[in-house]
Amino acid sequence: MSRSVSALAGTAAASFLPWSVASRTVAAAWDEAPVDPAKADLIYRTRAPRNGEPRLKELVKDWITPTPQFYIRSHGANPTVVADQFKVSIAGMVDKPMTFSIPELLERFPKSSVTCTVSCAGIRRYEFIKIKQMKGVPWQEGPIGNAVWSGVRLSDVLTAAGVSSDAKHVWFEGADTVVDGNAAFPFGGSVPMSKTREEDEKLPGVLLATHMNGQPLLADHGFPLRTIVPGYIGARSVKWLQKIVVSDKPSPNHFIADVYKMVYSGTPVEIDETAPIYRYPVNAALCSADNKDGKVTVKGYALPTGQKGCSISKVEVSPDGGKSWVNAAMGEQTGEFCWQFWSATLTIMNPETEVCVRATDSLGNTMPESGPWNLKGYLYNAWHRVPAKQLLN
Ligand SMILES: Nc1nc2c(c(=O)[nH]1)N[C@H]1C(S)=C(S)[C@@H](COP(=O)(O)O)O[C@H]1N2
Ligand SMILES: [Mo]
Repeated sequence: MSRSVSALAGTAAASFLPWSVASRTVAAAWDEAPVDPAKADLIYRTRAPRNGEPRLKELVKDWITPTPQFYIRSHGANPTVVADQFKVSIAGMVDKPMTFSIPELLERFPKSSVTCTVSCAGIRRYEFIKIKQMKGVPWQEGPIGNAVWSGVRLSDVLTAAGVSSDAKHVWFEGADTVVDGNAAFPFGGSVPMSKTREEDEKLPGVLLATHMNGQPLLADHGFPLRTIVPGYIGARSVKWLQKIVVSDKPSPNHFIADVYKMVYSGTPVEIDETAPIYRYPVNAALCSADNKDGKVTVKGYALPTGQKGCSISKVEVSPDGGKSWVNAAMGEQTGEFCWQFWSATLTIMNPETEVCVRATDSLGNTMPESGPWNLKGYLYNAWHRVPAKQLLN
């Protein structure tokens, strides 16, 4: 499989605009806050907080997702951010606790970019909901996107602060407040220290991103600073990042200690004993169809397991509900921790059938025929099924 870095990614990385404090100052007025006009094309599953996903046929038009088509998943209101007062701190098991403004961060550390896919752990939850009702945003196949993220490497900031040899995790905390019943807490999480070191010249382990697709982050995507953790579920890419803490344990934040775990009964013991979800699993979806005299060309994305070096090895499409399969053609653009586009032309004999899609990655992981149910509805990755009728229109 070719691993060429896309020409498009190169262009976007080269046009890394200077960060300017005037670029975006965000107010928190929230229920009434109108949707950002730049994000008007999304289908909003909830508006307070803002949770929107793109139309699937738009999603597979560009391998680098244009910012207006990139999903938004927020648990609370966008925080009030006064750009020229915003600071991010690093503390905990470090020699020198430090605080940086965004211009200081960008002046002090080498700039770094990564093109990678971010995907929500709740992707395709509506398919779980069809099996059994559950709480949570009823996402379809859209909370996923591939963007060029630019900023500085977390590893450089950790080196500057001097990390203790006993440190094992890095905690992140956003400036937003999430309200749950009577409780209110910031959104946060953590990554193992080893992930921050899983890097090479081209690829940061964890990026502290100020820019998305060459522009300062939009408010909805975490302006002025967020983490980007290639290969990990979106929840680990903390928006409005204001606190970094180095520790010997994972963060106690609700979003890593209690939720974003694969649990089945949800008892306190089960929750405590279950490890947090970090990497996303192999997945795929059929996103668009073009019917020419009964020959239907379908197109979609496939995402390899978020493991370094892993890529999509095949995508199969079935025109008859899983009885027979054809291999899809692969799109040309590929990249580490990136999705892969595919297409196939099918002759559908029976309009009452379902067209199915399954992807297999280079580690041999493949999508199961039906989704293993879990209490919170995370990581649905069973064969994607679309009624043939819908494709024949
Ligand atoms: N501070 C903060 N960071 C956050 C969240 C949030 O609610 N607050 N949501 C997380 C989740 S669950 C996902 S999937 C991604 C979504 O990023 P996006 O809205 O830029 O697409 O952000 C993550 N980072
Ligand atoms: Mo998410």
